[in-house]
Parts: sequence; structure tokens; C-alpha cells
Amino acid sequence: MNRLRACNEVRARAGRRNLLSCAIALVALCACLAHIVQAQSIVNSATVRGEGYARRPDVQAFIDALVRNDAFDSRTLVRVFEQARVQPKVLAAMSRPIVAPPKWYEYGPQFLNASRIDAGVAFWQANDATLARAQDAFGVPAAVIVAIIGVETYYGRNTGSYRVIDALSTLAFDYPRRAEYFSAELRNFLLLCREQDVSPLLPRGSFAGAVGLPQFMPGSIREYAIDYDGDGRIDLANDPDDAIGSVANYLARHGWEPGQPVMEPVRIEEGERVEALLALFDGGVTPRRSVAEWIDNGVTGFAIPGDLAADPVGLLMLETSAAPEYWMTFNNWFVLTRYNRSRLYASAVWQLAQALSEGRETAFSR
Ligand SMILES: [Ca+2]
Repeated sequence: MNRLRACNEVRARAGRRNLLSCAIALVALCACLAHIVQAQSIVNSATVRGEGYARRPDVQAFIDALVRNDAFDSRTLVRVFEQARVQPKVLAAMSRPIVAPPKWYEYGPQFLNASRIDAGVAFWQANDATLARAQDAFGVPAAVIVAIIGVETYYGRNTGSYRVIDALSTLAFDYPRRAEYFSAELRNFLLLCREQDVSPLLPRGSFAGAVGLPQFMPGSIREYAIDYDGDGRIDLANDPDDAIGSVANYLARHGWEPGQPVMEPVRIEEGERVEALLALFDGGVTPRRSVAEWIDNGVTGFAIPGDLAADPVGLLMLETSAAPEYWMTFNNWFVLTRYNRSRLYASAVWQLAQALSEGRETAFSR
């Protein structure tokens, strides 16, 4: 992509000619290109010598620590990292310039469309008994479990094609900004493979190393994934039962409250307090306050169960092509953000869940 085209795209997305945005894009693009060039030089030298990651001093230190602290066999790890390869596309994806975060009207329709809803109703039907079992056991609605798998991987269609060892090695050793996090995930991945008696060279996943229908990172697999079909193995890539049970367990362990609301539409009354209220929004969300405080501040148009009144709740703004929508967000909405820390993600999951429930009722009433 040349710089001019990058700038034009930025302008089109922002819908205005904004030189500042363009300058930021250019800087970010340069950083991105620098990453790619750096990665390309690494891959070239490594490919020429055919030695993968194993001989780099930082990788040797990483191996030494695993041998010392986790009782790994040194030769086994050296053999793994000899075959691990840097993935420039992973670095490019991580370094993609974020100039303007997507708006709701751009983000939502990717997931809230007829084909994703129909495929979700079909996935629900095909896994009905397991979803009902998970809903009973964990208190998480079946629709929410299906929606998460739908948003993450289109119900298992797009689980990622990178070798996890390549993606995580690239990010642990050639992406300094998040090296600590991805080194920990790389260690978790190697521990997981040892626990499951699987070669680390086999599993495939996203560019960030997330695995299977629900796109769990290795640390989350070790902490929250469960064997839900009782075959003695956790397999999130090939076993929908394990994916369903694991998503339900993850949300339950992060505090999902059965039967409680997620997000409800509200209105913000015009008046002298509205400016102060709107000033509370940062990135489309506000700090949490009591319902009584929000009412005092001019929030109206909603009805919630009385037993929730004491719990602090947030406000959410979603951009539409017309006026912004405002929502009240409850504990369960924040639990969804523990899966992916994004207001757009949590809102898309819940709205897809609603659409799936309606789609399933329609399918049954035919
Ligand atoms: Ca299993």
C-alpha cells in the first residue's frame, strides 16, 4: 500500500479531510513498514540458514528458563524452535495503523446480518442438547454462547491458519511492545502441548495465537477450557461440545449472573444537564454509577428490576447513521467485555444473541 492510498482511505473512513489524521496514519504506517522490513530481514536470514528461532540468544534464554522452571527437556525445545518461523504477516496485522476506531454502524453489520444469524440458528440446532446442558449448568444463555462462537469464528469457519508456535514466537521475540504478554502465552502454549501430549508444531490458530471455535489464548485454555463431551481431551478446534462448555465456563467464572439484564436502551433528556452527562463518555462508555444517580443526571426511558437499583451501572453510546443510541450496561455486559475488551464486541455479541433467539423461534414456528 503506498502512502497516498493509505491517506485517502483514512480520509474516506473519517468522512472528512483531516490532515492530522493523515499525519498520524503516515507515522503509524511508517512504524508498520519498519516492522515488516525488520521482520523480512529476520525471515530472510533465518530462512537462508534454515535454523528458525532456536539459535537466537533471546530464544535460548527463554528455553533455559523453561528448562529451569518448568522441567522441560532442552533438546526437545531446541528442536521445536528450530522449526518455528517468524511470520511477517503477524507483525503486519499487529502493527496495522489504528487511526479511527470503527464506529458501531461499521462494526455491527459484520455480525448482525442474515447469513450470520441463519448460520447461528443452524449451529444452535445442531448442538441443541449440549447448549441446553451448558445453559443449565453454568447459567449462561445458549444464545450468548452461540453468539460468541459466531462473532469469534463464524461458528468455526474461520479459526485461523497460522501455526500457533509461529504466531506466538513471532510476537514473543519480534514484537517488543507486547513481548511480556506473548512470552507468557508461548510458555502456556508449550505447557498445554505437554499436558495434552500434542506436538507444538501442529495446532493452528489466529495471527495472535488464539485457538479453536471460541478463539481462546493458550493461558485461557489452561485456566478455563473444559472437556465437555467426556472423551478425556480438551479440543476447542474440532469439538463443538468442548467449545460450548468452555465458553460457558469462562463467562460463569468471570461473574455472569443468570437471569440478569445485559444492556437496555435509555434516553438522555435534553436540558441543562445534558452537556455534563455527555462529557462523562470516554470512548463511548462512562464510569459506573447507581441507577438513582443516572436518573438524577437526566437518564430516562428505561425500566429495570428493582433489585438491581443498588448496583452501579454504566452508560454506553453506539453510533448509528442517525443520532447516537444510548444504553445502560449491567454487570453481564461487563462480563462480555472480559472476553474482548471492546464496547462494540460486547454489544455485537448481545445483539446477535437476541437475533439468534428470535431466529430460532421463527424457525420453530414454521
Ligand atoms: Ca473433549
